[in-house]
Amino acid sequence: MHSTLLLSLLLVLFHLADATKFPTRKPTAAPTFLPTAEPTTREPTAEPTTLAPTRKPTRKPTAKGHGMPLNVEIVASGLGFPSSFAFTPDGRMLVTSLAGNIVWSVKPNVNQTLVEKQPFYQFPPGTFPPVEGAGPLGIAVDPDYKTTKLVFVFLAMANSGNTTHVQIVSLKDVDGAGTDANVIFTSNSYSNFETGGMLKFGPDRMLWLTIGHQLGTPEDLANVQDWSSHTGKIIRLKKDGTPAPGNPHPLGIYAKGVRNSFAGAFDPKSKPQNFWVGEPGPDCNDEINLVTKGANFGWGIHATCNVTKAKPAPWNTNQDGTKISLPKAFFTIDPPKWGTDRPPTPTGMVVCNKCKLPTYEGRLFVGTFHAGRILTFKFLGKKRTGLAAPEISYVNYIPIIGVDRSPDGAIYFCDAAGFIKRLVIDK
Ligand SMILES: [Ca+2]
Repeated sequence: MHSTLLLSLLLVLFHLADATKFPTRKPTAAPTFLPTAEPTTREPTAEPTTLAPTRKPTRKPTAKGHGMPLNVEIVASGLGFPSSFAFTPDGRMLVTSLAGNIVWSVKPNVNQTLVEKQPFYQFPPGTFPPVEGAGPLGIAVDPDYKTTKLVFVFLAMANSGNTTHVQIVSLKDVDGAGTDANVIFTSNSYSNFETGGMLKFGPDRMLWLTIGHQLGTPEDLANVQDWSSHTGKIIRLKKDGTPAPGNPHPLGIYAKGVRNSFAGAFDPKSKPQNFWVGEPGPDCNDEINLVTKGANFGWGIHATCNVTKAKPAPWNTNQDGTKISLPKAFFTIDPPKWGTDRPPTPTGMVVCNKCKLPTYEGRLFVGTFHAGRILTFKFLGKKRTGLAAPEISYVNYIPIIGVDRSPDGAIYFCDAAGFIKRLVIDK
């Protein structure tokens, strides 16, 4: 009996020790996530889940709001730690989750009591390193999905030691399951973590992604300003992973000086469509940036949270390189306002375009990680290139991660408690 117990303990300790070890493989030029990864063979098993309360109490907006009070309907639960989601044209949601490194397929409930949830794709064990921020972080559905059935996933990957790089993998949807995993892009830089993770198709039908500063050594940080490195960049690719035509720089690079961005939104009410990204700062400035071709968003080795007369916020975190594009909005620490002693940290964003929230039509919705706020901004100017001060339009308390709209315009978000919620007018 004792020897069995001892053996069990030893096994547990062995596994614990093993789990904390980083892979020791040497760096290789070849991606470590190969298309040979076995596609999931699990049969789709529609697993209806009964949801308890369909509405959660909300606090009325605390800022001087001009929008009607918002509430939520819970449309899915039990998704672990969802990092992003995207809709297929048939109304399913594909949700990446860091808990288990899985992509879920979810059919949002229609009667508020039932939701269908099944695995879409399970990344094989060992695909990702045991480091913070590694895993599937973003997902985008091909605008030609009806014919191609392709979806694309942003992966913060293992390379070797405690380093990560970024890969984009395509998956083919066959009868509700992801198959034919195919790596279409591998970043040329490696580092530690904070790899970003935004992945969207633009109105130009190109794949847009953000790769963060991959915080590691000073050399990694210096790469953020280097046009030949994928670190700290906004990248624009064709669906086959090669650089999109019309980029200002090689290697798919569209803009530089990005810190660690998860949030991105095209504005369908502007022509041509403006592209906005949210950028969590260090322990000071968060940013909302308007993306322009070849822009430098100013992040780099000189960034500091110290404020001086010469370098007030947001200049203190925007002082690398030349021709710096300053944020259109930024947030410093303001505990009474944000309900946290950290900046709010934008993690998801979308523009309300027929989102069924009448007084919010045309506004930018931003979800925040800390204190879980939905902030809404009115755009300023004919070209909608400016932002008014935000209103706190909904308080979720739980950190919000992804925000997006369904094909019918409704706005959804996912949170760190594994829920997906739809925003509605509070009645
Ligand atoms: Ca910046």
